[in-house]
Amino acid sequence: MRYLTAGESHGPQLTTILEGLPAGMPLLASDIDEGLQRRQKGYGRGRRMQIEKDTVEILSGVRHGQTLGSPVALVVKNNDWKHWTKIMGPEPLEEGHEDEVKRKITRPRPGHADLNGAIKYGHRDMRNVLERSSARETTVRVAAGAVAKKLLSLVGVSIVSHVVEIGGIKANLDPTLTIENLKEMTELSPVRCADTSVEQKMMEAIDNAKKNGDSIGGVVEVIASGMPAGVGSYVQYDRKLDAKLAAAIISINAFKGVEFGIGFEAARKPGSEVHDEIIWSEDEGYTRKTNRLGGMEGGMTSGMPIVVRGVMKPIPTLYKPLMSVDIDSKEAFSASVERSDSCAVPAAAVVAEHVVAWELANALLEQFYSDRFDAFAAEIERQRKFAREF
Ligand code: EPS
Repeated sequence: MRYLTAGESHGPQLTTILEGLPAGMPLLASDIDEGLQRRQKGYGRGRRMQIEKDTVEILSGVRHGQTLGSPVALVVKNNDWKHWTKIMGPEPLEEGHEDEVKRKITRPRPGHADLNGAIKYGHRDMRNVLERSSARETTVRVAAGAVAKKLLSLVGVSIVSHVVEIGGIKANLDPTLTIENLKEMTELSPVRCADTSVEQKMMEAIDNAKKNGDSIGGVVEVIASGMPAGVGSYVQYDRKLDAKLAAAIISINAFKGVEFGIGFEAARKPGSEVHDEIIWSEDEGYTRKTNRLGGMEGGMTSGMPIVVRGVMKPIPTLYKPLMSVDIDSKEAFSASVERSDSCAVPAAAVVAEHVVAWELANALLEQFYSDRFDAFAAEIERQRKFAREF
């Protein structure tokens, strides 16, 4: 299964085409809209989210609520486009009026794609870079991931995301919380955090950042339960599922690091406190006493919940900008200021959930028969039984 996305932040729409879904899988636009709406929320979001009401149009590959096996084209229209038709339109600008409408950007924001992208493509107007490098693109990554989430839910895989840290304020999580608990609690939390005792402090940190013209980052966690054991591979580097999950997380705008289970703590502990002892019972088959490795061993699923965390740096657009250089005059100037979020960590948790869902669904489709949904689901069930009795 694969997908591509297209679209500029202030262009007419965002588009994605998904290929490789099994035929006969139930799929409704509302399955996708739920994810899109969750991505729009979160304390610390900027004004753009008040303009947009992201909803999907399914333009191909689905008939009467079921996938056909043909490519699925999804579109999310940008409401803001109506304010940008001249600036972002595909037609050439009227001669002599170019500068009136261009909103040209020549002062790159430190930490953003602006300067490197401009050097790469030779753009003297860095709007040509930022329009595509904007995190607006994650809208359709969530749309693609929502389709994957639907597939996963139909074969007994449940997935949730939550915020575990914002601006240095850490959640202290009750380890007995289930995925269902986390789903409910995070939906009620303005910062998508399941520890209500730190929620307020996180919001204060966001308020302070905003007041100071600054931005803050954080850490998000995704948990997926119900994956059968032995999905992924140990035989080649590019088939390892943990490597694919890590790449998916790092590919989200502003993400700088990934951990599984106890993550970097593993470097500081002896092996006896890192590896998870194996147990067997008739009901559950092979499980582990603990889940310090976060459900991944040897590039494959262990059958334990997959626990993956990603670290998001503060968004590089600062209302009190850092120093930069104007690429026309080469003089020192403060960087350009674009409308932005002071903290997008809660929204990024939703994005992380969806990109992880995509990789997990893809791994299942790669490993099991995948042309017909009913046969695919039956094969996964057979594999679960096989692993239990093995
Ligand atoms: C975003 C849309 C963007 C930004 C933000 C995320 O819209 P606009 O540029 O019109 O405000 O709000 O992206 C960034 C801050 C960034 O640096 O990429 C969205 O839909 O999530």
